[in-house]
Amino acid sequence: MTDSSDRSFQSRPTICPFCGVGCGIEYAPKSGKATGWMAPVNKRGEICPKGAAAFDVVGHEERLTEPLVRENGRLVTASWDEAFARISDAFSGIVAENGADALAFFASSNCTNEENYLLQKVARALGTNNVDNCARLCHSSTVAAMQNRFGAGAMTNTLEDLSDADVFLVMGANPAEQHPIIFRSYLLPAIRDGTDLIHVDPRANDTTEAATLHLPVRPGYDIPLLNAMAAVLLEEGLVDESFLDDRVTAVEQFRAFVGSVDVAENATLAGVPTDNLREAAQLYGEADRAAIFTGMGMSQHHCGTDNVHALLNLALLTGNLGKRGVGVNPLRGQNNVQGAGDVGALPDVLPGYQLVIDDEARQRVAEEWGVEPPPTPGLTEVEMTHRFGEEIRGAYVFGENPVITEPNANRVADAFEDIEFLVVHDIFRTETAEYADVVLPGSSWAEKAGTVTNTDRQVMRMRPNADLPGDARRDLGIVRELGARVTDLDFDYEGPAEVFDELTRVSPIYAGIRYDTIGTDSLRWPFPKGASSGVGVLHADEFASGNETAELRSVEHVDPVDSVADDELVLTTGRVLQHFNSGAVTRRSGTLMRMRGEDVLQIHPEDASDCGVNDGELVRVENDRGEVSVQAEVTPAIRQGTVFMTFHYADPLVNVLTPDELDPVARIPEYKHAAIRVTVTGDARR
Ligand SMILES: Nc1nc2c(c(=O)[nH]1)N[C@H]1C(S)=C(S)[C@@H](COP(=O)(O)OP(=O)(O)OC[C@H]3O[C@@H](n4cnc5c(=O)[nH]c(N)nc54)[C@H](O)[C@@H]3O)O[C@H]1N2
Ligand SMILES: Nc1nc2c(c(=O)[nH]1)N[C@H]1C(S)=C(S)[C@@H](COP(=O)(O)OP(=O)(O)OC[C@H]3O[C@@H](n4cnc5c(=O)[nH]c(N)nc54)[C@H](O)[C@@H]3O)O[C@H]1N2
Ligand code: SF4
Ligand SMILES: [Mo]
Repeated sequence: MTDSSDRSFQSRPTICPFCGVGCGIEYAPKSGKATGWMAPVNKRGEICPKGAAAFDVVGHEERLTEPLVRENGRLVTASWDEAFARISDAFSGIVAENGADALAFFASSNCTNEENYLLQKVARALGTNNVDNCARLCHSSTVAAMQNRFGAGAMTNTLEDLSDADVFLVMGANPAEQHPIIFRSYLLPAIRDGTDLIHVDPRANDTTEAATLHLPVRPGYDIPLLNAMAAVLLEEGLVDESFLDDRVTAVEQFRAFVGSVDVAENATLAGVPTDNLREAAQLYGEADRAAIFTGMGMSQHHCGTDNVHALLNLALLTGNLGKRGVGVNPLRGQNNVQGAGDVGALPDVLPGYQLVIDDEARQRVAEEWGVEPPPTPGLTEVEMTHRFGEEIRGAYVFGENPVITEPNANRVADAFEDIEFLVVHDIFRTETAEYADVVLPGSSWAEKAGTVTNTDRQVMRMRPNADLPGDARRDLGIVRELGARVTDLDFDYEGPAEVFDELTRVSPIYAGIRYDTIGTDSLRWPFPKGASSGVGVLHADEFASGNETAELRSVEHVDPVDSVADDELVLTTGRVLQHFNSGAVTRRSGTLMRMRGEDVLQIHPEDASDCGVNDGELVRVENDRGEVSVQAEVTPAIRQGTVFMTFHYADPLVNVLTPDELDPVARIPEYKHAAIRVTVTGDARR
């Protein structure tokens, strides 16, 4: 329906631009805000406060409306032709001098499958696999462990079937605030019906309120906790012997490994009472069906992959895989972080997770593209930044704000100073855009069409609800033009349907899905050719790896990067309901800023008293990497010895404090553990 009072808006069913839940929203002419429609995930049209405020970006006075180029050190407006000419001159110069691997492409989990597919095609047609997206900073470790053991990195189950569970084990995730509609519409009804929730998180938050049992684990000590839970399961005969016989290998090695685990000792190391740990294992092990949810508290450590390996053991031991209401379920981040990986915006895989080192896979892609992707894996997101000004001389940053979101932000700022040529393609002049040589004004969620893939693998369609501001262009058109200017391919696509069609020919997991047939419904991958619906529960008779069995893995605890001195506390970071990631969008939303304007440092009353800090006082938080000043919130919600801040603000910029050591397998940084000192500054903040 078109709103006749304001021709720049149309109400068309589309998908919320924020989290990976993927709620359906559209323009509501009466309120001028977003409203939910009866969509595949939010079946009753329910949405959260961020979704409701999503239209705040449309017509926002700070939107980029013209290309900008750097002249005498300043960004000035330019024509599209001038902006693209500068990019093609700079990129071709760099490729001629240093080869295509001197370029880096940051793709966007906030953007569509088609846009990301084309961006990785541009990179690979130029001759580099240096393309990544912020899934790297997010669930790359989860995906690595699950891919390695089960053959697929995605949620094993669907939102729909998970309500059959008798127990939810939520590890290092806060779905009540980060995946609100999943929590409210799928988890809470089950909890009200008697499903027990076990919450493992150093901080009590909205999720904890619904929990039967809360284990306030010490940040970075999930492996001892999980190994001790495995020991209790074996000790108390709570394992599924027939599942172990039929579907699991390395059982005897694992029994021997766990035999040496001292449950009480591990509980002490993990900072939780032994009885509670035992009770958690009993609840999980005795349940008929138990489902695990895993989040950033697990994945964002320099041992993130090992953390998830230790977690997968619990599901294998108890046979909680391959049926309704069980499994291991990473709740994905942005509305299209699942899709950005699916379509190949990753340095080691082509569309559909086909390895770049696989000669046949590259050949198949080459047949469609007319050019073969390079055979060596590229660099990951943080690795690319660390090489700015060295091997990497030019970068294209699409819909990301790494100056705020990458760890050890002072080092990141130096890297962005050092890079020779930077393109930022965004909707706002972000902190990252301030370093750019060319800034391209793109389209917001409300101004574009295409598909996104949500956390439980549902491919859904977005449709424009508003006109573009000024001279801004659709993201797909911008990436298409980039491809035409900098590669030898024609990039002559009419629109998202044509790009999606090509994607389904190149990516085995999307084969069989047709853009037109998605309609206002969703189609779930994997989608077997000729089938009428996608596969819901994975790993039922065999694992996605093609094997009937998966192995138990003996995982040793790894100490966090920072050692913590007596006068230091542990900083862990994360999110709140009202803001989103770097805050580029939500800090500009009047509605959301009224709900939560500033960041705070959550600190336990005992620690506050040791540091002489009163509630509401301004404190300095510092370590060798940097310092921030922030208001203290004295609260017993956070475990003693740990403090918590979000990363949603440019000031305080928490990432100046976080270490940038990377997980050896997934290359994810340690965002959830930094040693810091807290002192009172005595100043008022503003
Ligand atoms: N409102 C809102 N929703 C979002 C986002 C947002 O920014 N705001 N971002 C989206 C994105 S990109 C993502 S990836 C998801 C992330 O969603 P979540 O995984 O829920 O995100 P976080 O808040 O970063 O971390 C979850 C919890 O981990 C806990 N934690 C910290 N350290 C540890 C530890 O060592 N062990 C354990 N077990 N727990 C620990 C934190 O206290 C925190 O409550 O959310 C998505 N949804
Ligand atoms: N300390 C700490 N740091 C963290 C984390 C943490 O838990 N703690 N979490 C990490 C995680 S999980 C993630 S996912 C990353 C997120 O890191 P980023 O991806 O860098 O953060 P976002 O704010 O999501 O960046 C999105 C950018 O895209 C722009 N944008 C939004 N929509 C569109 C669009 O439609 N088109 C275009 N062209 N641009 C658009 C926004 O303006 C914004 O600049 O942060 C990581 N950093
Ligand atoms: S739960 Fe996520 S997808 Fe749904 S309205 Fe809220 S932010 Fe948007
Ligand atoms: Mo994320």
